[in-house]
Amino acid sequence: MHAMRAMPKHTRRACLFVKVAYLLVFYLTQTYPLLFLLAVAAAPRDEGEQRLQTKAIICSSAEPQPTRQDGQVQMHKSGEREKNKTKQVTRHCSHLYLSIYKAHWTVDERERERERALAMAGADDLKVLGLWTSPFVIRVRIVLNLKGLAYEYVEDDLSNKSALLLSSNPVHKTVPVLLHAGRPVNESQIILQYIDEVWAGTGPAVLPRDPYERAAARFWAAYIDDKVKSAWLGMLFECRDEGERAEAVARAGEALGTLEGALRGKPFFGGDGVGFVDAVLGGYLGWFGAVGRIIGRRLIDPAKTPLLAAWEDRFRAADVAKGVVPDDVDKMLAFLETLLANYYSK
Ligand SMILES: N[C@@H](CCC(=O)N[C@@H](CS)C(=O)NCC(=O)O)C(=O)O
Repeated sequence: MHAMRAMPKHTRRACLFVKVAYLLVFYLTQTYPLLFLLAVAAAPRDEGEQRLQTKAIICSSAEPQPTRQDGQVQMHKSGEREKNKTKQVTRHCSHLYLSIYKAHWTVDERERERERALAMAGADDLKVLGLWTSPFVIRVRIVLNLKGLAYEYVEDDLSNKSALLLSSNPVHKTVPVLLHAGRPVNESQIILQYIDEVWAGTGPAVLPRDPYERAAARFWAAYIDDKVKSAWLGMLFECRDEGERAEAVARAGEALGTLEGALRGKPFFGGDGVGFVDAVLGGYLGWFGAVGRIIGRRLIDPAKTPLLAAWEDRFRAADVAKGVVPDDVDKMLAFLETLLANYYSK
């Protein structure tokens, strides 16, 4: 202390500078080679490890990093071969050790999750208890199709409900029921969300990822099962004469007019593809066809709701809807007749 204080000011500054420079040189010579060697040791050598390299590249930066194969292709001139190779490995390794941590905990984790979901999708047995005309069953089948999940479909007879239906949904005794590895999930909108959560890494997302967008999708789905459902019941099952039917058709038109606003600017409610709200509304389209035949015009009127009418055409043509959304109007009307005959005979 005493000796330091005795030194002139500029000598003390010089000492400090030397110390800092020494520490800097020590750090660069000791730490960088160590990290470099670790990275070389971790560099991919076989096909399995190659995946890690790809993941590291995906994670790290916008600039694409050359792969080993790229490097080999570029090494034409024999004199530059070794130089290029060293440069290549150096760039690769320094890039690799910086991104190795991220790669393990982001892409790798997501991929593991996806692999788990795929394994489950193959291994689990999925069964839907349903009724072919039910809007609630149809939406579940649409979402299973969307996710690309295989399932067994079991048509239930609602005039003589199966023991499996009664024991799987003892509260409401309604279809759909989704049985996932034997465990029942009830209520169609809950089933859709369950599928989206369990198979989050499989196929497209059913609900939007953004919480605000997700809340909006749930809002519209609830709106549909409030306003559209009550109009659907009114148009087909609860009306006692054509006057009451017309009143229910008008209510449906009002609700559809409101939905036209929610669709503005996108081909589907879910954006570029079918999503939660599309599946919820799309489940009713079979019955809308039947109503159309009864009232002599399309229920989703292209003159009043052109966006929704175009959506209907797009939705019916989508692969996920094929074979699930009924398009045989005669068959729907025959089903309606039997249902009403049974209903009124009780
Ligand atoms: N809120 C239920 C409605 C289900 C529903 O009403 N299903 C009808 C078929 S369209 C049913 O099972 N009805 C039998 C009954 O009510 O006894 C859902 O979304 O799953």
